[in-house]
Amino acid sequence: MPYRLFYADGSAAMGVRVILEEVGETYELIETEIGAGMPRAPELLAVNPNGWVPVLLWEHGAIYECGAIVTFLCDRYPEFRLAPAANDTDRGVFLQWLFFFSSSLQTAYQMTYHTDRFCESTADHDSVQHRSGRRLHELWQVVDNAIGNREWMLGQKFSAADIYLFMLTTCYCGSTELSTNAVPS
Ligand SMILES: N[C@@H](CCC(=O)N[C@@H](CS)C(=O)NCC(=O)O)C(=O)O
Repeated sequence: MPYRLFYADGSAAMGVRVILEEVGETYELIETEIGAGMPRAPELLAVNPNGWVPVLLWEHGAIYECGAIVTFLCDRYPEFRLAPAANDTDRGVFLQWLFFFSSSLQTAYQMTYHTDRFCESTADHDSVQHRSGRRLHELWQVVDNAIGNREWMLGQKFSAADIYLFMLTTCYCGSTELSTNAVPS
């Protein structure tokens, strides 16, 4: 059975799509709506109660969370060397970036694009949104400092962490504005 991917243009699902392309697997995109305030498709909610993309369907069920899907695919196709193997000295740092991207940066993007979710009342909205912009700036600075003069996140070695980073720097999570616009200079 080919993979099926819950997908929205400009979303985090693009990173998973790139990996499916890299490993040359056939897949079907299930285009879905993720805009703020828009209802989520029941088919999406059935496999991810959070209503987020990506969700990857494969012959044994559904997987959500970018970091999990990326690790799953890299480990499933080790011949493409998209991730350090479990006993490789770079494995820990590879996982560190995936978890950091997912838990810190993507959460800050959700605060920016789905601000209401983080507010008790509408009076909090502007304050939370402003703080999320500054938070993005702080978090991107951490990534920027870590990269320094390196070519890739792991130094000389290209990996799926770079694909994930490419996705994060270009996705806009269903908003009509590019994500870079959310980061104050
Ligand atoms: N932690 C999740 C975050 C995924 C996420 O934020 N996806 C965005 C698209 S870039 C989304 O579906 N947003 C819709 C929403 O938050 O309701 C992951 O790593 O998969």
